[in-house]
Amino acid sequence: SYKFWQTQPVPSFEDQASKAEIQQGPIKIIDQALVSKTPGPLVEGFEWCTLDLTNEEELKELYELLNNHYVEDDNAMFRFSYSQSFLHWALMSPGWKKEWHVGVRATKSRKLVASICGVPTDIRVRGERIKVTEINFLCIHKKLRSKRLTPVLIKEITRRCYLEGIYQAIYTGGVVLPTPVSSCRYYHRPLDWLKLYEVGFSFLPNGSTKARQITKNHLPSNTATPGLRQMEMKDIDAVYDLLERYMHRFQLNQALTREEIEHWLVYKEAEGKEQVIWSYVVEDPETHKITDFVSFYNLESTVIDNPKHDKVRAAYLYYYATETAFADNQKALKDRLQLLINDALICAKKAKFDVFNALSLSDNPLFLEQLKFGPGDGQLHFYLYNYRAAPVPGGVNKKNQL
Ligand code: YNC
Ligand code: MG
Repeated sequence: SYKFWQTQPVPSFEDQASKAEIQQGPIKIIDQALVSKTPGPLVEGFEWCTLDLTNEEELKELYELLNNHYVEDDNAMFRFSYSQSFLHWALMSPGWKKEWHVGVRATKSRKLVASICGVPTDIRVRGERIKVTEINFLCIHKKLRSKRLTPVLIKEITRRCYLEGIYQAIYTGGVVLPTPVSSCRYYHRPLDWLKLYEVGFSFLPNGSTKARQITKNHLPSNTATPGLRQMEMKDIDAVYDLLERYMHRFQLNQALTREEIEHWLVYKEAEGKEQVIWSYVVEDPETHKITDFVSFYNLESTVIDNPKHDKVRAAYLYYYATETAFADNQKALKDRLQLLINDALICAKKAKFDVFNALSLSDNPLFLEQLKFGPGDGQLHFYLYNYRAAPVPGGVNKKNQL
């Protein structure tokens, strides 16, 4: 019955489903002068904290909370295992604010027991550019579940966003809440089929054999696109220009700055830290123009109870773009994307990933089946806070870290 969510500035299911034309824009106008300068009360024994993620110790505390208590699949077989370098990358992007790294500690033990985080960015919804906080890493210790702490966390980060003059937010989740602006599905492309089978992620289809599944998922050892190479700093302007044009083809997209491109695509981890992002460009061998690019990030999952394996290494398809998209030739676009994304699979395989994940949004339906991605269970829903917009059917080009 959504006791909390029905009090929030989000569209109701009825609104969003109605045939009437939806007036796009903010739901509630916020008077900043009326925003409380102090956090709301927390249950006895707990207190608010602001995490300082530039401090290794505090980054590690968040890492440990998430590694033990964050998102699991429905059968509790796998749990996301974000690395410390991933959290550094995801939460200290251009314009990040310490105040939006919210934690709850047990007063006595000082233990971190809950989190909710945000970073600022701009999105475009059908041409309308809005400043938003991207909310992520809402997590509550397993022992504190079902105590209505979530609404308290959401209200606190909302207050902190309002205080900074940001009145809208974007977030994704596997659960259905009022009301998704868009929904899609995860697809998985096995890179190490046998390992995925051994951890219980992949199944043996009726009438098939292990050997046949391994052969089916085999990839060539070398990439096929002429001019494909690792993206470097010198490519940022070209990638920015290409991605900006490419993104405009989608109804809901992220309006990245040049600085954000640098951060999200050519991020350098601290010495000795795990690599987060892999980015490649295609440089035309003759004109030396950047004609395409593709990227994926590294997000492991813990295998919860398996004698042989404790992690699955997953690569997640991230931003990509191709000049072919502007030629108004669907067949050419499809062929190009199949080539480009297959090369990304090959690169991911070389980097020892076990599986390559992608969502059923943007141009992805043009290559998912062809490249042997299979549908996962469960959906991913996109939400806007305090902003009304007509549903966006599959036309999203928006990163997400789930
Ligand atoms: C969820 N994922 O419906 P109602 S995604 C939002 N996002 O409220 P309690 C959620 N709301 O129905 P529990 C939610 N999951 O009464 C549940 N809710 O209106 C709602 N899991 O609260 C739920 N991380 O504290 C209900 O529930 C109310 O103890 C119940 O805790 C939930 O990061 C949770 O999946 C998810 O740690 C914290 O199960 C806990 O069950 C947990 O009694 C594992 O809560 C980790 C997990 C969620 C990942 C994510 C995006 C979060 C977006 C939050 C919304 C942001 C709004 C914008 C704010 C900024 C505004 C500006 C400007
Ligand atoms: Mg709770």
